[in-house]
Order: sequence, then structure tokens, then C-alpha cells
Amino acid sequence: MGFFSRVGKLWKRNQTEKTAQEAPVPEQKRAGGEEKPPSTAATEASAAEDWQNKLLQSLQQAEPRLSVWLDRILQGVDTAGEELWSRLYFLLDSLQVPREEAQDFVEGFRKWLRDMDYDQVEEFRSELQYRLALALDLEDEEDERSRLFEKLSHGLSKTKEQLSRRVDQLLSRSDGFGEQFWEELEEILITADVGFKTTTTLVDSLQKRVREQNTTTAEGFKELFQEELAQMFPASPKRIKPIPPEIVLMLGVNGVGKTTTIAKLAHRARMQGYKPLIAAGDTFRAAAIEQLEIWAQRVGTGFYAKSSGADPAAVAYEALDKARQEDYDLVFIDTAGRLHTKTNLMEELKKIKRVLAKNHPGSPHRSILVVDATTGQNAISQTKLFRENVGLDEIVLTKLDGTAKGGVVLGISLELGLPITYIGLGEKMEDLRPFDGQSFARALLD
Ligand SMILES: Nc1nc2c(ncn2[C@@H]2O[C@H](COP(=O)(O)OP(=O)(O)O)[C@@H](O)[C@H]2O)c(=O)[nH]1
Ligand SMILES: [Mg+2]
Repeated sequence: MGFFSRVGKLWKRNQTEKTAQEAPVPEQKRAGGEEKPPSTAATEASAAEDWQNKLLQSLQQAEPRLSVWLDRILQGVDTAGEELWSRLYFLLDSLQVPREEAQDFVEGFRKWLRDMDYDQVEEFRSELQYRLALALDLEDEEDERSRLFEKLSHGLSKTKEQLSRRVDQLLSRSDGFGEQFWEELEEILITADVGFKTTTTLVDSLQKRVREQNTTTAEGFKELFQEELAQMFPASPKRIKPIPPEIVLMLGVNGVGKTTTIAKLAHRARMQGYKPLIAAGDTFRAAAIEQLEIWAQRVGTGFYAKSSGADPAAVAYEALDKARQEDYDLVFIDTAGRLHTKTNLMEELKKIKRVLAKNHPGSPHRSILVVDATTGQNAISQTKLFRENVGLDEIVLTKLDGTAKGGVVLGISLELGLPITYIGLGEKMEDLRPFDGQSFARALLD
């Protein structure tokens, strides 16, 4: 589903038929956004008609793709303001988005711009496209996929330097695939934080495939390598839709990006048409509660907290209650991450799980561990610790941007067999994206 559920269909129809000419004509032409009073002067009205007709024509002739449409909408607009709102409304109207939903979308975006203090289109264009892609259910569209791939490729640049560039060098100076080659490959993988066990498994199966397929060229090897990497990632399991509210328990050590990841996931969910509630289960520090509340306001989701020092299990229980009473369909529960008092933390997390399961059988539906890629092999030991003590369903790997230790993705997947569902490629909302093993392998080795 999407923020604008009906639009996705219209879009996909346009996509398959490739008949932009069929783009619907807006029911009523609107001169401006909410705040603009209806113009009285006839000349003003006809000027408005004029730009709308031109824009509509331009949209109809454009390739039916989000980035292209956004280009047309933003042509000649450099800053946020009435002109931009009018055009956005016009686009949504042309896509037959019901007025109320369009208003909700535009108002939400304006609030975000105010919060973030953004004014120039160049500062927020990307976020606008991200929001539209989610709201229109178009994240799978080729444009968005290639935008993500670029981001991924860019984010992985240091890991690539550590891994693929060295593999390339090794290939260019090696003469065939002898003992020496495999030893050096092993060393490269281990230095890139792939981990000992994963490296051994990977090199073994590569060796076997090179022999079987009689690979002799560097290109041939790289192809095999990429294939082998891509198939190492466990698929994200298909999940049965839970009885609402769906409860997501967010786990992870302090500083890994847990709170900001909750904000990013809640933002995604909201843009996709869900109504999320964020619960402040990290009651250890007052600052953690405040930080989360600011995020909830920014993202425009519900928020539940008790005072600092409160029992986190009680927070979880009461948040569940609130979600039921107020029809939230998704609850993200933040938790503490102080690792130096390990046993207490694990007991605290287990208790949250027990209380949830007792009061909402089947919940928490997802226990997500957030791990920081820059910690390399530490990420693996943290994952093991949480899995053994609390149980895990998914991993979100943050801070892949700017680290050379991105090889840890492979270790987590192969050694622990846990699906990585999202990766963090930066601090912006749009920098958290679904993980896809194929793209990852391609971005890493291309
Ligand atoms: N570069 C980068 N920074 C991130 C990413 N995810 C989180 N951060 C930053 O990491 C810091 C700690 O995040 P926070 O959510 O407070 O961590 P928590 O202690 O686990 O709740 C913040 O400055 C975030 O902006 C990411 O994917 N990339
Ligand atoms: Mg936090």
C-alpha cells in the first residue's frame, strides 16, 4: 500500500501502456495551495490557467517516470514557497490523488522543511523524490532503484577500495589461479572484515567453481565472484500479516544508530500509508527519551514515553495499549543499549518480550538488531550476543557509508544466517534503504 493507494495503480497502468497522453486531466484547476485566496483579477486567473495548461501538456508528453515528472514540476522553481506548493498540488491532482491526501502530503512536507530549515530546492529535492516514491508505491521503479544503486556504490567506496580494488590488483598480477592466488585472496577478504569463517567458505566454493567451469580470465573470475556473493545472502522471510498492531522491537548497543533508524523506519512507514507509534523504551537516560520525541514530532508519528528510570516493560505494555485504543497499526519500541551491564540489559529485554507476548500473542513480531558496520568484526559478536539472549529476526546495518569494513555484511549473512533487511548509507531519512544482496554484490565489485 502507499500513502496514495489508488495512484500506484494509475501509475503502473501508465507505465505498461506507455501512453502518457492518457494522463488524467484534473477535475478542477487549482490556482494555488491552501493559503492562497482565490484570485479576483481576471488577468491573474488566466495567467494561472496558462501555466497549468502548459505544465499539464508538458507532463502529458513526458515519459511517465517520477524523476521526469518531478523535473518538469520543479522547472524554474529554486526555493520553497507558494509556487512550489501550487505545482505539487497540481501534480498530485493530475494523478488523481484525493484532495485531502494531497494536502496531508504537502503539509507534512512543508512542516519537515520548516523543521529542517531547508529553503533551496537543491537541498530537499532528493527527499521530496524519496517521499513521493514511497507515497506512490514506486520504490521499485527503475529510477529509484538506480538512484539507490548509485548511493550504495558511493557509500561503499571505501570498502570497494579495500576489497575490489585489491582483488583487481591481485588478478592483474596473477598468472592463473594457483595456490598463491587463493592465499592472497583470503588475506584480502580477511582484511576487509569479511571474517575468517566466511572467508574460508567463500574461497572454498570459489575454488571449486573456478575448477568446474575452467575459468581462466579475470573477467570470468569476477563474474563468478559476484554471483557467489549475491547468493550468500539469506532472503528476507515472507511474513504472515500480524494481527494489528504490529510490534517491532529495536535492539542494539548505544551509538549504533538505533534511535535514528527508528525515525527512518517510522518515516518510511508513514509515507507508505501506515500509522506508526514510537515508544521510548530506553528509559535509562532522559536525553534518549527527548531525542526520540523530537524525531517522532519531525516524522509526524505518535509517541509514547514515561519518565526516565521507568520500567521499560511497562512502557512497552502501555504503548501497546495506546496503539490499540488509538488505532495505530505499527509500534516501534526503542530499547536501551548499555552493554557494560550486560546481564541486566538482557534481562530487561527478555522481560519486555515476555510482557508483549503475554498481552499480544505473537508479538513482538519483529526483533531487529541495529549494528554499526564501522565496528567490523564486533558487529558479529554483538549479533551473536543478542541472538543468544533475546532472539533476533532481522539485522539493520548502519553507517555503511564511509567505512572500509563493509565486508562485515558478508560475515553476518553467512556466518549467522540472519537476513539484513535495511542498510544505512548516511544520516538523512532517505539514506536507510531496503537491502538487496544482488545490488550489494554488484555495487561492491563493479
Ligand atoms: N553516517 C551515518 N551515520 C549514521 C547512520 N545511522 C545513524 N547514524 C548516526 O549515528 C549517531 C548515533 O545515532 P543514534 O540513533 O543516536 O544511536 P543509538 O545510540 O543507537 O540510538 C547519530 O549521529 C546518527 O546520525 C548511517 O547509516 N550513516
Ligand atoms: Mg538511542
